[in-house]
Amino acid sequence: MGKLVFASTNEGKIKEVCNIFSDTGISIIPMNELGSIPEIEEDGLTFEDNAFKKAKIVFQKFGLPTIADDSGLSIEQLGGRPGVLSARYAGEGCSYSDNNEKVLSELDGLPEPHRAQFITMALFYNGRAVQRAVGKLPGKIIHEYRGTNGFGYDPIFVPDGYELTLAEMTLEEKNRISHRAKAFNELKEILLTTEV
Ligand code: ITT
Repeated sequence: MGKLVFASTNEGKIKEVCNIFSDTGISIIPMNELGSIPEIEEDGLTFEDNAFKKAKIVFQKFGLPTIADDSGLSIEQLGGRPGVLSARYAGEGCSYSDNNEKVLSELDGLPEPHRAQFITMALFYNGRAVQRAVGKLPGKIIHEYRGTNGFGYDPIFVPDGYELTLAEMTLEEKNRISHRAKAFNELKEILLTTEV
């Protein structure tokens, strides 16, 4: 398997996943480098539904083995929200900072710590086989923006056992512990050791 198409347009994810596969002979091709795909509506009820939908549409378009990532933040005191709605929590076309503001305003007045976890479903599809792996990163949400690395909710998320937010870590540090790294490292092992 020389190359995998990555069914994502999220620059933050693309950097992280390219770095995770950089120690293999597999090159990761972001889907936008191959052609344009109309926006994929992520209307599934689960991370797995959405990851499969992205991988299938992109596989059907380019006919190449494809990986996808569906991920999000689940906050205990918000009943698991934003969850599968993480990308557009503050509404269609919202920015990362709109989402962070919405989360922080919903947590306002609730007792700390605000327990939360990031979840990633990493999925592979090649028209015949599906392979999946899940990664989780537990931590807490803080009422302060710290750091400029990463993306999304990284500036307000402190992983368990750390003082830094994910946005204060380098890409390599985040990739040593993150939900996405756990999921894609497991998927990578499956792909390197299984006939798919
Ligand atoms: P693609 O579908 O094109 O991959 P997306 O950003 O729409 O990009 P998702 O539907 O999986 O991806 O939504 C994930 C959202 O969850 C993402 O936009 C962030 O807001 C948040 N998120 C996921 N992983 C994160 C991480 O490692 N750090 C911070 N926020 C993250």
